[in-house]
Amino acid sequence: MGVIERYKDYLPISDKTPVISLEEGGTPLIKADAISQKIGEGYDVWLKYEGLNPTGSFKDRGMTVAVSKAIEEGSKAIACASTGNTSASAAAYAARSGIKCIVVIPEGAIALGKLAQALIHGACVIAIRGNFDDALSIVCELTEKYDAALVNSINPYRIEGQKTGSFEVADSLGCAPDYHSLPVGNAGNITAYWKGYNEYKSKGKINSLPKMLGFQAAGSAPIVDGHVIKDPKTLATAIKIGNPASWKQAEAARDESGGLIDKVTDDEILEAYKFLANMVGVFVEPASAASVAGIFKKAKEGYFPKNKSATRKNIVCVLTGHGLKDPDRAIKCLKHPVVVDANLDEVVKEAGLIG
Ligand code: AN7
Repeated sequence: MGVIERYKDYLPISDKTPVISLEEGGTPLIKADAISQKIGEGYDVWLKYEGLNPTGSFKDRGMTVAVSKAIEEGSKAIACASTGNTSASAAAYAARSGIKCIVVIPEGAIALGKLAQALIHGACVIAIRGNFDDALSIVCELTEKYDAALVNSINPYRIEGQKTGSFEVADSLGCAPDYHSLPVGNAGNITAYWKGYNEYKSKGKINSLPKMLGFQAAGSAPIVDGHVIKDPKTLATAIKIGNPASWKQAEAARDESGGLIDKVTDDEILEAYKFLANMVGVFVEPASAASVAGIFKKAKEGYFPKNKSATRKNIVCVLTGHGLKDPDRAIKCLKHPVVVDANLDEVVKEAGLIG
């Protein structure tokens, strides 16, 4: 069952809406004791592994709603700017529904797996000599002047779909978490999760709200630095965004929840990226590791007070995209396989086994 079917009562869906779904959502919430131990006494860390969505990222939750509504409203084409995952998702849902998909991306700045997805699903992929922010302003103008629906997260239907992530977290835990950590790029997801938690609370499904903890990459942290970044830099290409579309909404989520938006360096991102793969067994793309890098940083600063009460506190980190999206990064930051002659002795010696 996809998110529209599961959470119809919370979504702007009518009997007339043609539901375009790839059975997105329903992703696991994985307990990560190796991370909890580094946070401090009385905390449990949970990982919402969004890499297990149909196209390998959280974008599918919003795209199922945005594409279904675009078709309901008579659009024959959709368009987006993207750092990669939005385009992969848009291309797949467009293929599913038989409409045209136009994707505008920054040249040379998209992880290989994401580019492959947009191409294989048959999108019209156009790379510009510019960054994501340039791509987004082009697509906004294009969708104003031509007959194509904008499916970036400025489209409110994207936010509607993505808020189902918070419903699933609350349904799994049986309550809202105490803290909710996630990477921030264009700031649609932090907006969506905060909206979702608030709606669940007003419907009486949960009786508290989490503190929202958003993390930007240090070289592209406009919200933290307080100004637009003209030439954003980070190896976490998914969140290489200098002028987030939902800037104001992200600040509102931060302030209303009593949370924070901070930045993590590329080194901190890579450390969390390797920790997740090595110590937890979960492979994510670098941008996703920012949520874990962020809570590691805050724990070191003493942000999480010791919790000696009988009730443990829950921290949820959203792991927004799968590690296979960006295989180059994994290989680049590790040793290549050792090559030996084709015999057992050599392999045993290299594997460090003792007979
Ligand atoms: C893995 O695909 O903006 O703060 O064009 O791919 O809601 O933008 C991707 C963003 C986090 C940031 N993690 O989410 C795009 C795009 C991953 C991402 C984010 C993105 P938002």
